[in-house]
Amino acid sequence: MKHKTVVQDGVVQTCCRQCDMHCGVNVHVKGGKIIKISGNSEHPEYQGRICPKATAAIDLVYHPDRLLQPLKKMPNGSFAEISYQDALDEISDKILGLKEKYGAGTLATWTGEAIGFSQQEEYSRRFIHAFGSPNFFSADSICYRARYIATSLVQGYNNLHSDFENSKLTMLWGTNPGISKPPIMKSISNAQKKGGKLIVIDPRYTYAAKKSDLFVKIRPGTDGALAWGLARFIIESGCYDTEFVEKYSFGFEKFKDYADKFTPEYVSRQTGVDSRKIPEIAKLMIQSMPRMVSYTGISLEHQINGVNNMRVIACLGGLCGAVDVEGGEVWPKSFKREKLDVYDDFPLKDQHPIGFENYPVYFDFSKQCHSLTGMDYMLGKGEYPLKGLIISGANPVLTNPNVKKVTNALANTELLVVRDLFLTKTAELADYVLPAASFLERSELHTYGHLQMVALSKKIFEIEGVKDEYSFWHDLAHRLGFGEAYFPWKNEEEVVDWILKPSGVTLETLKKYPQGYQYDSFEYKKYQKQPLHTKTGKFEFASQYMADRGCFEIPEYIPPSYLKKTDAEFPFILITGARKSVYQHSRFRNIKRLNSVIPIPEVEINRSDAERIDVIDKEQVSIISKTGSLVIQADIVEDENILPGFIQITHGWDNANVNILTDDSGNDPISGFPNMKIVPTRIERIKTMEKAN
Ligand SMILES: Nc1nc2c(c(=O)[nH]1)N[C@H]1C(S)=C(S)[C@@H](COP(=O)(O)OP(=O)(O)OC[C@H]3O[C@@H](n4cnc5c(=O)[nH]c(N)nc54)[C@H](O)[C@@H]3O)O[C@H]1N2
Ligand SMILES: Nc1nc2c(c(=O)[nH]1)N[C@H]1C(S)=C(S)[C@@H](COP(=O)(O)OP(=O)(O)OC[C@H]3O[C@@H](n4cnc5c(=O)[nH]c(N)nc54)[C@H](O)[C@@H]3O)O[C@H]1N2
Ligand code: SF4
Ligand SMILES: [Mo]
Repeated sequence: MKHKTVVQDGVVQTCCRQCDMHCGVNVHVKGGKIIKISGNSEHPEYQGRICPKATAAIDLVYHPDRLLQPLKKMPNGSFAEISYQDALDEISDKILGLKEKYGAGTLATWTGEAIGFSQQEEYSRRFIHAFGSPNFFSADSICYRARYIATSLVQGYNNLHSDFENSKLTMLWGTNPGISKPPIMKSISNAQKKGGKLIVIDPRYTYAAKKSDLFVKIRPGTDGALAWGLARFIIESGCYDTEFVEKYSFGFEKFKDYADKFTPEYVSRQTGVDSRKIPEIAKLMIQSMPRMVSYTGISLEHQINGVNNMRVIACLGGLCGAVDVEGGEVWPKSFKREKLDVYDDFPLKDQHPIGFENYPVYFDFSKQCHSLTGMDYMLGKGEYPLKGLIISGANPVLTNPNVKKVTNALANTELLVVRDLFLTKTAELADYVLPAASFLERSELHTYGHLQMVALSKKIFEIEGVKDEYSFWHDLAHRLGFGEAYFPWKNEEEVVDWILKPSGVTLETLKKYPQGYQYDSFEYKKYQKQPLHTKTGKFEFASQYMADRGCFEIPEYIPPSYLKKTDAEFPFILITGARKSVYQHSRFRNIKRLNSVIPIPEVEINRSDAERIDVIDKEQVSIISKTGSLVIQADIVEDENILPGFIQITHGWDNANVNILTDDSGNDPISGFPNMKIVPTRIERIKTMEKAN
């Protein structure tokens, strides 16, 4: 491999981007090679700790299977090497041909979680809009945006941060940060050391649950009922923050009326939680006011009533006065930077962005297209054909619901370009595969909203022929004729310099503070001085935005369908995607030191259930849903670890891809998010099936 290290031997302080926590790391370079990655104790995010994925970045960047040369699909389906210049020439010719035949909207770009949410994804977004297409997709169609919509509808502030460290009570709803977001778990445990309490609400006894002061074992999809029950108790007790509610909120009376039916007995019937626990939790909330944090995870997003369930949870913050206060839900001041996004420069809405019609709220709050609807467009079932797609940092064949459909859709394009470090299942479908640079091969800004801090990561090395994100979009835009206007910067350092201009923070400052620079001071209760960014300018217990759209303004609770009727064909409810510490979605299965920790995909089954259906530990079973079936090893767990009747499979395995079982229809009507947490399935023993044959 032709590596060229661009830093001196020694220790380089930079940021890890193996996940979105951006912890500070020290990269140890010796003899021009990275020999170790350790934690940077001067960095406020995780204060010198790191997780196994950070250490393993060395194995990732020097991996023998890394793509080093662009590949082109030949007529017989095999890949042949091609030079970068030739690949880009051919790709741009094809793009211009597609544009002429079908219009600019026929091309889309898609960024995944590996490069998501900031500068790297903004290049892709800028590119596609400057090209004249509204069709930008990202992991947002299945991650984070539903939460953003929920909190925006209630508070008007979309990017709120929970001040775990200073809270007296943290409530975790459907999230397991000890595994998924270790710095958050550390902050929670710091708060516990100061007397703070932790409540974990989950159908599974997770790492966070073990650390909790109160574990609430809840039936999936019923969190809304619990939140309503808590709201009812707090309102009835008269202990809510009356000043906040009276002065700064809207729709409280309607909210209060709706809460009325959520008696402890009704909530208990829905959630499976002992009715005595409801006053117990509510009293803890009252005692902790306003230092209370109610934090939701991905599970509440992957459900068909997800936004509404998260809205009522967000309303609890208003009742407790935990809005923009220390120890509560804080609205950090944003970093005033130049935006790469050029969406508003063009009349792109007239071109009917994909998903704009069926999920208008999602579009309104993201200015992004809905990737699951994108599959229909690729299959020729849209308003116009989607024939070209450039994917970077994503592996939708493993991460998006209804794999068969995703595979058919991607295969049906006329031009599929995939940028990745490895030849993934998604890359295998591509016409061109371009080797991508890892996070240690680029320099970018990392914003830590909750700390009001920004840091600049350092490029450590480069590999001949492997391009970073900026270079790729720059080179392609120049070939297509809009490079001068939209990608004029020679390299990423020039881009960063431009982005920083309005902020008053310079490149020099960021180089001087590799552990991060605080860009503003904290200020709380900003709502006392300025209206909130909601329709009414107030904290909305009832949403004027939803009412204006002809929707019910209260965050309605809809019981999950499995509670209404048991399905004899699919009696087990499958939860998917519980995170494992050594993997990030579809990544790192090819890294030995991580894979040896969890080498085999498994389905978690409760012991009593397993005994009832005669399944033994480590035997192969077949899991069947209405969408597909897969064979996987059974992991029989003790009864207390998962509710009976529920099973769990983590996503990201290509030898047991759980998204074969998930579906892309019946999505949350507000966010468009798919149901990946409440999937009706049945379990069949392979031996039984063999006998039947
Ligand atoms: N069933 C089920 N499915 C799920 C979930 C679930 O809970 N259940 N969770 C969903 C969620 S929340 C998310 S965010 C999505 C994520 O899904 P994706 O966005 O598809 O993310 P990854 O699977 O991590 O794919 C990232 C790809 O980027 C590559 N890569 C790594 N670093 C770089 C880089 O620096 N540059 C480039 N160009 N490529 C790079 C990796 O090799 C990998 O192939 O998965 C979702 N899928
Ligand atoms: N190691 C690692 N870390 C990651 C990732 C990764 O793939 N690997 N992915 C990253 C990404 S992009 C994301 S979005 C985050 C997600 O991180 P989290 O939001 O913390 O998600 P999980 O770790 O899957 O924890 C979700 C929990 O919700 C529970 N649950 C399922 N359904 C319900 C329900 O209806 N109600 C309640 N109350 N609980 C329910 C599950 O049992 C599970 O324990 O993790 C990030 N961090
Ligand atoms: S949690 Fe782990 S993978 Fe994520 S940024 Fe921190 S050290 Fe890196
Ligand atoms: Mo995610």
